[in-house]
Order: sequence, then C-alpha cells, then structure tokens
Amino acid sequence: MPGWPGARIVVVISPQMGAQFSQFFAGMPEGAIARAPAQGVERFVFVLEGAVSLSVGEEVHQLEEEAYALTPAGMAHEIKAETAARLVVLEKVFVPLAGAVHPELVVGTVDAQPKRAMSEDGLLGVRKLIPVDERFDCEVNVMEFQPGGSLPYVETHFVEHGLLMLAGGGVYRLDDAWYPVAEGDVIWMGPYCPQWFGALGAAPSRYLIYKNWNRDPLPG
Ligand code: UGY
Ligand code: MN
Repeated sequence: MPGWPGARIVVVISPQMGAQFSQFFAGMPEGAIARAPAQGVERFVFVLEGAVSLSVGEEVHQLEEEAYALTPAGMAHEIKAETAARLVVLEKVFVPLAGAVHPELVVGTVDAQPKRAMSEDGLLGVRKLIPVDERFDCEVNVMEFQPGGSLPYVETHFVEHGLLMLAGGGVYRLDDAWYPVAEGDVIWMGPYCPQWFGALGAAPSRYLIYKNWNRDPLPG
C-alpha cells in the first residue's frame, strides 16, 4: 500500500466491492512510519494493539489501545509505530459542506467519550468518537450492548456502514440472513441494507461503526 512501507495491510472493505470508502487493517512493525493518504482523502485511525505516535507538523500525539484520530483531507501527517501495532483504518473522499470551514484534527480515546443511552431497556449505549458538527461528513461510533441488548428495531437507511466487532458477539441480521458474529469480524452494510443486532453471551458486546453522515444523498 503506498504510504505504508513495512506494514501488513489487509483491505476488508473497498470501492471495488461497491463501498464509497475503504477499511483496512494495518499491522505495523515497531519503527514503521505511514504517510498521509492522497489529497482530498480523510482518514480515521483506531489503535487495536500497541502504540503509535501521530505527528502533524510540530504537534505529536501518542495513541495507545482504543485511542483514535481523524485526519482531515489534505492534512500532512505521519503515523509512527512506537511498538509493534495493529490499527484499523477508514478512508474516504471528503465531501465538503458549502460555506463551511474545513474540519480540524480530532484525537481522542473511546473511554473519554460519554456513553449515551440508545434504548429504553438501558442495554444499549453509544459513544460518538467524532464531534457532533455538520462540518464532518462521517461519524464513527462505538456501540455497546449489555448481554441480551439489541438494536431497538430493524434499520434501513441510505448511509452505509463499515463495522468491526471489538468484543463479545451475537447475531447480525443483514437483509433476510442471520449471521453469528464475534470479535474480529467485519461487516460492510451497503445503502438500504436492512440491519439488526442482538447480543448473546455473558459479557458485553461492542462494535466500532462508521457511517457517511451530515450530507445530502445528492452530490454537490
Ligand atoms: O448508527 C447507526 O445507523 C447504527 N445504529 N447502525 C447499526 O448499528 N447497524
Ligand atoms: Mn445503521
């Protein structure tokens, strides 16, 4: 992969399969350095294992497990593996909002984001990793289900999803098929794919989920 010398890249979601974004795993040996994507492409990086530093000019951020960053399109940066590290990366062509100021760098950790209740039974919560601000054209969230928790209804929407199971497992309904899912599984949900999840097992289930957001479905 250009810009990722020495890294082991596994592309799990891509425009070649019909998605309007890409999602890949990057296994970086200690000391490896990754560069920014092409002009016009924004990048979301989430640390699964190990530690990396993110440098933007003179600014350096240390990212450890469950830390993340969103680098806006056009922002030169370097990601250096301070230890052997495993990342999940999402990239998309940024869709600007007419008249709006370009979004800034976002850096954070999952546990620092408040958990908002998403179901009346109290078994489902969401942590939003990107500021709620229409200048951003995507959302990346962590959904957390207590055992027995589920999405409150079968969803369908024009936005698409890239999902990574972080912990636990359960049953994912996609269209009319039902799949057992567990930690490490990835799902691409295309536009209008009917979707529902129910958590199984004794421990909580968590997934990272991307969606295109804050934009009209018509381009321009
Ligand atoms: O934000 C969402 O659309 C989310 N609730 N979808 C999902 O979990 N499949
Ligand atoms: Mn959804």
